[in-house]
Amino acid sequence: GLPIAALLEIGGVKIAKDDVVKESDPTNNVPDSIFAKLGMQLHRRANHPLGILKKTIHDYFDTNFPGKFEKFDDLCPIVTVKQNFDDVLVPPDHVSRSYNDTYYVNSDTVLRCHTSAHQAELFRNGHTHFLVTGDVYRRDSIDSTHYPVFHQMEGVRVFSPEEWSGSGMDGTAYAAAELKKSLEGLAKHLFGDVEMRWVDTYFPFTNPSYELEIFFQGKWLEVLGCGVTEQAILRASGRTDIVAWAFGLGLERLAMVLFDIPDIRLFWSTDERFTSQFSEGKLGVKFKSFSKFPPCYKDMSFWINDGFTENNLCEIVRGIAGDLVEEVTLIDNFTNKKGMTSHCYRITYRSMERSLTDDEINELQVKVREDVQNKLKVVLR
Ligand code: FA5
Ligand code: MG
Repeated sequence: GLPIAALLEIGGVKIAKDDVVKESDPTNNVPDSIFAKLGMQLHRRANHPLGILKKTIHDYFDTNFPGKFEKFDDLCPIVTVKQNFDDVLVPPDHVSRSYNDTYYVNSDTVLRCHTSAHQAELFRNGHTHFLVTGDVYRRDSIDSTHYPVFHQMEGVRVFSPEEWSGSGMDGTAYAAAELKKSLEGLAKHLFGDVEMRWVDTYFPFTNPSYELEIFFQGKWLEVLGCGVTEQAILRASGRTDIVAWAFGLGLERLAMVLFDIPDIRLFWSTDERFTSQFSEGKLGVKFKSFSKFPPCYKDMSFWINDGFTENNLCEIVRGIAGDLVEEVTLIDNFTNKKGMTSHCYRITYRSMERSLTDDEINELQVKVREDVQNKLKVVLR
């Protein structure tokens, strides 16, 4: 691949590679492969599906709320633990704070895992209607709808008491109703008719909270989370008389449905057969797959230990195989009489751009096995 720039500038912040990737520092877990994505800002490319989608969503809010929504799409993805978690009321013991789920630059600095990391500061600075788009980072599993870097758009709208006082509802019920109306309108604007459903859920920063799911490729796909902002967040910004709704939508997930993009890795493709199919303002165009090369499956079994996690395994596989890995799935799991637990994982290798040779895949798999054994300290079977 291309050499990785050692110095980046994002949203006016200068970022040196040596400050973000520190293999010897136990409070840092950012690998090279993730650093390489920083500053790419796919959502700011007018002819990229994510840029086209962002623009379409902006247009929807501009049409329905003329002049109201401010847009931010260049806020630096390196944020404090306070911004990413504390300011949005994520409890101290929440799993999302773990090194297994989040990329830490050091113990007080992370690669944001959601665009909600910017909410509190924007409230504090007096913003009342805003859309924040950005790249977000998560240690996660590997399949066609999950990638360790993806893009979210956060939307927030504040209401003052005079807006709901005549409605017969309290502020929370009013904001919840407005939220669902706005997002159903957005779904209609993007998809016309599509099968969708609301699912009740939990977020630390909203109450009530919902997810919207869309029926895609035979399954329900979660495309966004949303809800009515917790009063404690607003109070911390010095506002006590208002309510707000907020949403965070997954741009890749929406774009996959919209453009019929079958695999999330494709968003990173520089293959002209992919990039040439999209252009600014063209929303309804369905992606024509240019290849479906045969997959290659490799199974590996090992005895796990206490510290073993699937995310750690996936990071190793991604680090070695990059976008040649399509999926990592647990296919067998048992515990023997001595209490030792064995996992068998199936790794699916497939390029979206070309045929892979047996030699090439075998070489990758040998490296994966070595690294899994050495870094995860598991015993291969
Ligand atoms: C959040 O990130 C919340 N911050 C959203 C929110 C904002 C709720 C404001 C309430 C108010 P969640 O972790 O569910 O929630 O992610 C939001 C969306 O991001 C998901 O619905 C999905 O569309 C997308 N997403 C999550 N993980 C991945 C991934 N690994 N790859 C691609 N898209 C993902
Ligand atoms: Mg979710």
